[in-house]
Amino acid sequence: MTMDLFDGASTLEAQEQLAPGAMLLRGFAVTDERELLGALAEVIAQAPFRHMVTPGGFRMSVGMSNCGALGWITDESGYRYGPIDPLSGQPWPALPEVFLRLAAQAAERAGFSRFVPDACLINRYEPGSRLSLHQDKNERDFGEPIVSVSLGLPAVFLFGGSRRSLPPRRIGLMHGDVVVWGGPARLSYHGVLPLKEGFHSLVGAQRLNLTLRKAG
Ligand code: MD6
Ligand code: FE
Repeated sequence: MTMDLFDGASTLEAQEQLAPGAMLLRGFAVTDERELLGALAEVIAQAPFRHMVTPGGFRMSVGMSNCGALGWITDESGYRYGPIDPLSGQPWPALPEVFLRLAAQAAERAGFSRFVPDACLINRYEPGSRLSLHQDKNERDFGEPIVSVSLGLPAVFLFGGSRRSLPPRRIGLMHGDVVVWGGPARLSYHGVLPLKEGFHSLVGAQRLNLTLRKAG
């Protein structure tokens, strides 16, 4: 009984609107954590993490991979989505059912119905890894949201405005937190501060982030 009351209260408190169109769902992915991590391990066995290079020639500190019909890549010639993993020459691994289900449920909760992603960028942060302020703008349709799932070590997420010059908010993202991001927030600048050392009992000394998108 007590647990039911507690769960109800924590669910109410667990949703926070970061900005119009951007919703933080605290702990939304926790009940799926093992299924998510199992599916993720299978994806990474086929398409390992790699450090991509920016068009400016910098090696990214975040290790990246993808699953889904399209994957996000960066190299000397630019940022884009493509169907083939350049490392293997094969299509990216399929989007696991649990990713699709979680993405649709989280999007629905945030007010975006029938979200069907075709791309999932997988980011691996090790201590010191960071992601500088950027906009996600390589997708075809900015009417579709992005669903971002955090697993493992906590990180400080920077959430800014529609121009780089606006000072960003700092938001602590923890294991199981989901951010849904669309509508008027879709082109907000955002980034991740350097990851601190630590150890997570299921994920180890790293943070994994899934961003599910409708890219094509
Ligand atoms: C990360 N996330 O949290 C990086 N992009 O590791 C992103 O770059 C991101 O969380 C678009 C929408 C949500 C995100
Ligand atoms: Fe992003």
